[in-house]
Amino acid sequence: MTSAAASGSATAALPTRFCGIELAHPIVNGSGTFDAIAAQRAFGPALVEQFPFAAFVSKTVTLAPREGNPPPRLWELPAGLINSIGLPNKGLAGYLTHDLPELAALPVPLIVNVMGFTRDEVAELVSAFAERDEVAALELNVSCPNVETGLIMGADPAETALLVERVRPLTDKPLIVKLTPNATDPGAVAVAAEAAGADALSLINTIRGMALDPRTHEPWLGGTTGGVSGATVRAVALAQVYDVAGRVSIPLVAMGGVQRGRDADDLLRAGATLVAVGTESFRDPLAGARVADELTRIRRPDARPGARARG
Ligand code: RRO
Repeated sequence: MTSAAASGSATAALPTRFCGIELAHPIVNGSGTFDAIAAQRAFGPALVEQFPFAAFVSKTVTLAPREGNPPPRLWELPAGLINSIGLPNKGLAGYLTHDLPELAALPVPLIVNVMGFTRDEVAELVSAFAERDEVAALELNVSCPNVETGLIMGADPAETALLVERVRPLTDKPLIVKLTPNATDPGAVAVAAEAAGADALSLINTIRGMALDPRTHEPWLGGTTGGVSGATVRAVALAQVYDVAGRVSIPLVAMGGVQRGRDADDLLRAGATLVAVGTESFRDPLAGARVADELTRIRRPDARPGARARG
């Protein structure tokens, strides 16, 4: 079992079981919000010894390498961020060669987030990772347009069901479907994903937004629109998690504006099993460990600093 010490938190002692994976506490990172490889270079071995999350979710991997969107890619909001990163990544082959060995050395289970532009692409990604013992679970990012139908896969319950049915037989690993909030009824997509064989759901991804350049009044972001995250979306996330939790029986990874232990506690009370810290990690790379410690104090006020949980 992953120990509380290995998960980087001095006091977090909230053992959590998620899809058969034992975790030291329920706090993970949101995909794409914490670059563990860069952080290791910046912080050295201390980061591995004090890893802020109970499991690590990697940035989205696509089949082919991608440059990502032209800059600017970020716009700061009064209480959040708009990003238009556009999926830069080394592609499947580059990830397997360069990133996987480094990420597999982290002291916590690895969850790989994948996205494809067709169902066949997603199937190829899932099949490739199904064979890798280093990978504990897969997260399907369905926030992407299907190039064959033009539909955002995760905005439509039927498209989501077809995708999950296609990839479900390809792996025994837990399949987490990451829902987009940019759907008419995310709860209906959640129900369809569960019926098609998803083991868990994660939500929310970012909410579509936009900013204008204050001088030119043209769109600021190189990608024109982007995804809103941070404290600004916290109430939306809580409402969607509460709704989805009432409609499915598989576990949820909840995220959206988590900055403090009490934000994580709210999402757990709304029905989540795990909580992800995202935008807050840009301000404080150790935010995950702080949130886990604060949550432990809320949930186990008797826990002594440094004490191991008995379960
Ligand atoms: O790379 C991105 O721009 C991005 C992705 Br894949 C995502 O799932 N959510 C987001 O806010 N940005």
